[in-house]
Amino acid sequence: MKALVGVSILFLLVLIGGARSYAEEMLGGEPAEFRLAILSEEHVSYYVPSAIILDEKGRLNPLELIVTNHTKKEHGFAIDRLKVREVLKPGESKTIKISVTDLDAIGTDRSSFKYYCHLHKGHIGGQLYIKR
Ligand SMILES: [Cu+2]
Repeated sequence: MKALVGVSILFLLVLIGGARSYAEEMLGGEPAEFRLAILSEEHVSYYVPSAIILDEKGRLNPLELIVTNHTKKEHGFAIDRLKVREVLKPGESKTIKISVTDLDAIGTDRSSFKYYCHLHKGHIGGQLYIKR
């Protein structure tokens, strides 16, 4: 009986794995994943990279921004037009998922999105460009 349960679980895992990769293939590949770091030197804080270009053509999967605060101070990460507003503690990482539906809702005529720290005016921001 135990062996049967084990084999069934294994079969189920293979099935789930297969379905997932099939879905990924049908929906335009894996999620677009970008890592961003918040860094600081002396009195200036900034994001690396300062520009992200996403080719959105034919893509149906969400955009994922993984933001990590590498500084010793709390910092923000905001994209107003996508209603993103996060606060990151020192050493903290946050994954921000933005669906294609959300990007499309904004319209195809405007394709650049400013990201900035809403906690500090002097914090140097960046731009996310969506190529459609
Ligand atoms: Cu900041």
